[in-house]
Amino acid sequence: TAPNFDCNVLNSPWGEIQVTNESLTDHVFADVELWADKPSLTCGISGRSYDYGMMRMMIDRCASGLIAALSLQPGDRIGLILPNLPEFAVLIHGAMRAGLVVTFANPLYTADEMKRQFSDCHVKAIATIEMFMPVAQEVSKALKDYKGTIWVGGDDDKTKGIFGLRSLVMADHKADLPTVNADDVCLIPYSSGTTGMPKGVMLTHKNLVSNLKQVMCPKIMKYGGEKGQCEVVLTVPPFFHIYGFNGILNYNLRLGYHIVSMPKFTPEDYIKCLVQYKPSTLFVVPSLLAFLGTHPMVTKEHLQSVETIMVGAAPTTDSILEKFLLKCQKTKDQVRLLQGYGMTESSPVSLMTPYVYPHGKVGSVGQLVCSTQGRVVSLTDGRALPPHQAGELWLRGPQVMKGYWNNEAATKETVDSEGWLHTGDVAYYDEEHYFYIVDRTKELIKVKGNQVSPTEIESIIMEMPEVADVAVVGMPDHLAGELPKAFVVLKPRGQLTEKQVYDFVAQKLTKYKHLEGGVAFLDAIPRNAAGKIMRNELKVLGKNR
Ligand code: AYL
Repeated sequence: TAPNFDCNVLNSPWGEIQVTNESLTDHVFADVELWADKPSLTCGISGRSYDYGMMRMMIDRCASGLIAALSLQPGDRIGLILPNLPEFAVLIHGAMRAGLVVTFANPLYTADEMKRQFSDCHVKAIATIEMFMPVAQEVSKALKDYKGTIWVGGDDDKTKGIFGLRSLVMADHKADLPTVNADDVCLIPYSSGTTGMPKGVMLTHKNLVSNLKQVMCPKIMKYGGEKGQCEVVLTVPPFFHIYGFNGILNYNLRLGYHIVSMPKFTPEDYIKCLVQYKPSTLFVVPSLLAFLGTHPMVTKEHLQSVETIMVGAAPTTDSILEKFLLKCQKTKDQVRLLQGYGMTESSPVSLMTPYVYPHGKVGSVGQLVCSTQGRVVSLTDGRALPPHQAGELWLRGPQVMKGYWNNEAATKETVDSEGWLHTGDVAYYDEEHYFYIVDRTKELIKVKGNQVSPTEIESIIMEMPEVADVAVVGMPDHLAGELPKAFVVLKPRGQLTEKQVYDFVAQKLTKYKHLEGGVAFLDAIPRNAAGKIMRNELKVLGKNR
């Protein structure tokens, strides 16, 4: 019989949200008067903190300054090279309030990595701190029509085109702030999607606001809907990733919570923050949860105040969860371990465990968030599958990106004409519509929650004159999740050691992309008839070499 594509389409059990025309900044600070004198964002290391009223004022002044002093126009792109500091929120919302489009980079990227991203989306201004000024200056030289650098924590040096954030805000420029259209793109984070090099993901105000509403449902998060409580949230995942930015920063600012964040993770500082701020909620990635459960310095007293832990961005194993519960000696009712699943391309959250969910669903990433549809599609015949059969997960909802920046072909491959986002993840669901992620068909490697594109590493290794062919795959690792491993084919007279390949990559790419999974030499890379690398075969091979 012909496959019926209409059956086995699942809807969210939590109903619908109203999609509105607010800008992201207006939505995030909609209730700011209610908690104007409460702390918004505190740096867990320096203690520097702004209350909500101050934060909101700085954002508007920053927006005016960007227009008046740097002559930036609505639609221009601005690049952020900033760790998790309170000023991150000032700059990103200031830029969005000014109608600019933000792209953010990991500050630990090499200049090459940043140049590729910032020139790809034509960045016209960069904001950074002293530590990353040299790299920002180098990157800015590669950018056309560059308007200037905003220096967080520094002073003006107009001869060099440098604008100190403090004086930009203090000057209180009076610029007409544009009316923001909710369908405009405001953020372009980078993701490699299902294949190839990192690409700009175009997210609109509507995408990001919708996703905040989609998870702010009382059954999903304990506090969803109960705004302005004195919740203290401790968080490490970077704001320069969509999970950190929308899932953590905007989500908690919307609710008036006190966010304590760290620009750099060390066990000592993290424990100090647990003791000093007594957070009720922790936002983590699996490797951080593993740290809490296994590190000898962490005691159950440190975790006394913690009631909720939100974990996402990569698969979490049962053993990580169990070790954590053992460490804090609490029951699953005393500390809620919530999981979320998502992608940069979906703003990011699409699946979430409810706050109170039946035990026995360990390992599930939850149910479809509000206004989201899902289907699991057979890898062999494209049918939408019934419960307990694994296939590719497709998602549809208002949080799905507008498309990839300047890349229609990749957009068409990822979001089909009916609006379904093809995730490249292999999943199944049970009778109660809880989803489980079991594998990936896409090439993506996840190292401690960070995206690593095999294509990017492969293209670097191919620059070595001795190399004839190469393939990079992710090898399982109990702490990092996965680690990249390279299989290299040398040219007939080419000679290289494993260390030479490792070092070459290490020079050009940031640390989490280094070949910690190893380097192995092969006579040939296994490819299928179409020339596609057979990555699963390499993963099996990788275990034995
Ligand atoms: P990107 N379990 C397994 N794999 C996951 C999970 C999870 N809970 N979350 C993300 N992934 C993988 O764009 C999956 O392969 O966004 C997915 O396609 O960097 C890919 O990571 C997307 O990687 C949250 C917290 C979503 C985090 C996120 C993840 C954003 C990561 C919702 O509440």
